[in-house]
Amino acid sequence: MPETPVFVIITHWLNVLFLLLMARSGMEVLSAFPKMYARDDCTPGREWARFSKKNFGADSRRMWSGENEEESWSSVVALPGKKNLGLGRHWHFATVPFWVLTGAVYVLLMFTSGWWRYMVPTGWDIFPDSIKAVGTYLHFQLPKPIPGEPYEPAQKLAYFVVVFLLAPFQIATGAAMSPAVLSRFPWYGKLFGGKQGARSLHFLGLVAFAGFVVLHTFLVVIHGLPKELTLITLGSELADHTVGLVIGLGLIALIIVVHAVATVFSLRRKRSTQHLLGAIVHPLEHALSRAARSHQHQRRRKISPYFRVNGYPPTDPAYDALAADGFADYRLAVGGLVEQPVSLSLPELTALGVQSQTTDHNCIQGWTGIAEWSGVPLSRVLELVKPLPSARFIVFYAMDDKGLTDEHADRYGHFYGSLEIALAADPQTILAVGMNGVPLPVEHGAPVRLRAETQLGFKMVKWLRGIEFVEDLSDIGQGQGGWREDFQQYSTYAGI
Ligand SMILES: Nc1nc2c(c(=O)[nH]1)N[C@H]1C(S)=C(S)[C@@H](COP(=O)(O)O)O[C@H]1N2
Ligand SMILES: [Mo]
Repeated sequence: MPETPVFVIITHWLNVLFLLLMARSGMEVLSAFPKMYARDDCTPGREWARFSKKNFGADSRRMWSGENEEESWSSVVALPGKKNLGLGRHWHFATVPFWVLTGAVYVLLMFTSGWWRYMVPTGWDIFPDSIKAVGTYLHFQLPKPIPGEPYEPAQKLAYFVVVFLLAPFQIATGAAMSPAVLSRFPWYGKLFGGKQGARSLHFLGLVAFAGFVVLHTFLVVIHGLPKELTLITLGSELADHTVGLVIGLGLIALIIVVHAVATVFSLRRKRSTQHLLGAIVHPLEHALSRAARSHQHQRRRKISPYFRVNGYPPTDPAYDALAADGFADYRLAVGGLVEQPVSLSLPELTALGVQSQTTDHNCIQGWTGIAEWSGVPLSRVLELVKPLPSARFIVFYAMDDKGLTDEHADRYGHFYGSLEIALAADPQTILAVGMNGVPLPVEHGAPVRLRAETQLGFKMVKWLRGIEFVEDLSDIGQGQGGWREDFQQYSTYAGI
């Protein structure tokens, strides 16, 4: 029987480490929106799978917010667990490049070394032979390896399917969920039934991977754990399996320790984790996003029948008073590092020129919605106030005090967000005053909200109170550029 090459041994164990990181961080991402929809236009309540006891329907008369759908899952299944979507996404995206690199090296060496012959079936008889092998297992016997090869037929077929079909499928469906990919290549998303279809398929891929791992581990035990661990650590079938067994169990213990350390560190040092993993992910995201221009355009007939809300409206009486007379007394203050600070009433703002855009909204949690937004291009406001050369960021302050509207006791302060000043030039960055042909409804940010279509949803501050041009974000809030970045460790880079 051929010896297991060193590259197979190394990539196998790296794969165990990375796949487990991706599966657990993927569970964290799932926990933030624990439901599956077949299509983008499915309304709440029409999910084909729901991993939550809470049920929010499109026809609920009580207001609910997308954040209410989040579940807190144990750190045993999710990385890091306990409602930490921001960190879960960081772990997921930071692991992807390493996992893909491991896979690329593995496939390359497989073909240059000739090992592919044991992995890639070259005749149709693999199917009847695999069925026979499965039958043998069902008779509580072990099928024989293919003559001259390391694996029996069902094993070879299963490995082939996982390496050459399932892994690429997860990469393809993962890319199809990315709003950055969808905004550049909308046709690609359609191949998978849109974002929600891709999300469902990606989840089914995870289930398939989990099924494989369970079966694979079970069969390794059946075939004899000491013998199999010797093969996958030392390469050959030695008479004495003690060393292989010890190394194999040692590697498994090491992987568990790495996971435990990653989990505990993430939960105790949230800010450091956000920054460390961000340093891996952000350059890759920047590079990928430069590949083509992000532009959102949807047909009006695609407008979502139901558009989720995220964040509860301001609770203070001053806001209610403003809303009571149609925001006639509303003023939007624009100042900071500008030549000409202004305070604009709604008519003064809309006099700058209103445009409409029908776009996809992507909440970081995973839900999406299409609406037509109308508003004033932010670039018009810049022409009016004339930012000073030192201004590098635009900060958007909201009227909702999250200490009052959010269910978490440890999160406080008014919601805010920021954009790099260059993003103001994007033609789809607008101060929206209307949604689907009517004035902006209260729950979607009345009277004025930001729509920056090249960004994730959390950047688009609702219930705007004021706008400030600044040089530096570090002394605003907790210094991370926004309320969700401050308190939920969302990525400081939210380009799509
Ligand atoms: N002021 C304020 N703006 C906010 C939020 C918020 O909680 N408060 N939530 C953000 C998030 S996470 C999303 S996804 C979008 C949701 O917009 P919608 O409620 O119109 O769907 O608003 C963003 N803007
Ligand atoms: Mo969001």
